[in-house]
Amino acid sequence: MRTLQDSPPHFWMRRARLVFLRASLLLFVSALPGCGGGGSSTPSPSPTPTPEPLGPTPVLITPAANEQAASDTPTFTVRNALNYDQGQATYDFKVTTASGQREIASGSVPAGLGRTSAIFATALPRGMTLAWSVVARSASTEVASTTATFRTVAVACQASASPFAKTVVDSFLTACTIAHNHYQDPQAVLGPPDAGGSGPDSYFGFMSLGEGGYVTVDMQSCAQDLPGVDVRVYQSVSQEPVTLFASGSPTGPFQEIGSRVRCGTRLPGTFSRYCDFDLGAAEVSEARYFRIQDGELFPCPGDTVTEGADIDAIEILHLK
Ligand SMILES: [Ca+2]
Ligand SMILES: [Ca+2]
Repeated sequence: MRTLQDSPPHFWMRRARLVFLRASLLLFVSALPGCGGGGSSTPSPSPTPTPEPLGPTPVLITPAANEQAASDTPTFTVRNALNYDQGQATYDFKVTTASGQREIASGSVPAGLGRTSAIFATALPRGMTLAWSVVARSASTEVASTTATFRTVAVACQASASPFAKTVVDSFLTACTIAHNHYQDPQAVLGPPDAGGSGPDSYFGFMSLGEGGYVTVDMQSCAQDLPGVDVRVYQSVSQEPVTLFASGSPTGPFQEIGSRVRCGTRLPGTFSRYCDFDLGAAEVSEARYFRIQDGELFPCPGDTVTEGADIDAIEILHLK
């Protein structure tokens, strides 16, 4: 039985995890020497361009509005604002979700000559429409650009009739969970829901994550955001919550689709219960890789051999 003494200050553990996730999205922007025609040692076959007249605000050039980025690390370029040119200003680049509600990347660079460019050090998420803008800052004033949206690189989706997870990309269990939980095989989350048996030692067909544990799967085919929920996670034993992340690349970045969603609904004839997720909640258009993370957050060691969310299967409800 769990007692009050067992209940830890979960807050700081959750906080630490959030900080880690945000840190993984921290991006560094670097000035591109030579962009805008200044200070480049790179030979160029083009004649020296006529300097562009600078307007009162920065003008977004690339990625152009509604364009699809050609790379996971596209070059963002603006035409400088008057009096915010090289030696006069810095430019803050910001990329958000299309709604502007969630920041994806940000950073500052010194103004180039006429134009200022930046590249984020880490990849942008695939399969999303993002928005970007800049603010030019001098010592005492600032001017902002408009905001433009662009599409990131499309997810490479394979055609498949099966909506279930195909392979395991990676997984993680804490040393404490490995020492105490009995069901640790990540392969158990692949394929259709098939868990069953009885506790504590005769269950089969799931992986118990324990606090801090996760498993990442490749669906090979893609889930797409259509009206309603798009992805289902089957969870065995009790109704423990699950946190789901999605990506268009096995190496991420992953977007949080839902946090600590209780898996409490059971289909007739299915041992596991399920919880559903809407890609649209994170403004993700399509995704192929999912990271399923424990959402129970009960500290290890717990009082069972199935501590944490027990993952049986992952199903795409809206196959692309
Ligand atoms: Ca949806
Ligand atoms: Ca299973």
